[in-house]
Amino acid sequence: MGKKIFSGVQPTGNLHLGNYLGAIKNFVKLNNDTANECIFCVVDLHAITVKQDPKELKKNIRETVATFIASGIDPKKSIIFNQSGVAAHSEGAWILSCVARMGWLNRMTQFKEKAGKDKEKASIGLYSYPILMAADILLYDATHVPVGDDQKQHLELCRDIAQKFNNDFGVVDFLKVPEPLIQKEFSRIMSLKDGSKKMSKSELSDLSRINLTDDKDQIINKIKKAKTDPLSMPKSINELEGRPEAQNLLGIFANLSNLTLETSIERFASNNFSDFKKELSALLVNKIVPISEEIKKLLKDQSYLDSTLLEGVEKADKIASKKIKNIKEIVGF
Ligand code: AQP
Repeated sequence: MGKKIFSGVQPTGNLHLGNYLGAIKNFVKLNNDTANECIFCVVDLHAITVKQDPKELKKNIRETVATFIASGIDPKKSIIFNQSGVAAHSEGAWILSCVARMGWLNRMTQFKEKAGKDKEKASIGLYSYPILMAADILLYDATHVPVGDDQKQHLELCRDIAQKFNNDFGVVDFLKVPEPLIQKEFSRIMSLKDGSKKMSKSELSDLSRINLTDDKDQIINKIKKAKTDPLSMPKSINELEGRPEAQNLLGIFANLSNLTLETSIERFASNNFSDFKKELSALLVNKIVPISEEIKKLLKDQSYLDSTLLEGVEKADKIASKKIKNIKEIVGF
């Protein structure tokens, strides 16, 4: 039986290799399986949990749609839409925020990381973000949610919220409890400058990530400058212990070439880092440059991107408005 897939990406600019390998590559695979019903959302309501420039946000929404399509998601097969276009997401988030418990949210590590030391100044939205994420997923009865490893905790919260709603209102299996789809290996791509930090859009240094809009020279330059360590290439997985940068680069190679880490290690065991980096750059150029060129081409056709979103909003709204109507009836409105 096919799966009902829902996942989202924030339109916060600088979509990168981590977003691609951790999420979008998997979206494409799921899109290509004809048995699946897929919904991919540009989560613009999530984006404003931190300050956004309105003009940039509009541009980034289009760029995210372009990235989905350029990576291989077919808008005729899957629904691609932006979250703010479907009112049920905000309505659902409010109702579910009355089901979720403070204690559950207080455990969310992403809030702690993103709010940093000055929690008092973080937006309420940043704190309650996982509840909106739960509404996103539950409105579509999604059975599976493909995400990167960093979203695992939010998905567990979504499952808890669904179960509590069903229990509180005595509606067995009304909100479907979704399963996470997280790749077993290399599900967290790390910064090219610091193997202990995840590759991220908001990191100030552009050298820390491969953007999906980078050209050949930028990719080669970033890999050349990527941090390594003074030791030689590892000969076994054990030799990767305590070497996060080497592990990350080999993980990226393995993921992009669909090889295991062991095979990738064996392949470069007698090389030096600069030979390995040359091969890694070539592989990245091969995979990322066609996507980057397609994104640039699509961005020139704004009316196509806007009409794709509008069509997606219409289709998503049909599903979500039915579910929110039922939710409201159950709650007693
Ligand atoms: N480094 C990563 N490795 C693997 N997967 C990742 N994802 C993000 N970074 C990595 C996955 O990409 C999907 C979309 O993420 P998002 O844009 O919605 O939000 P994010 O996780 O907050 O992305 P960033 O880059 O980390 O943004 P900032 O810098 O703003 O915090 C998700 O499935 C995520 O798991």
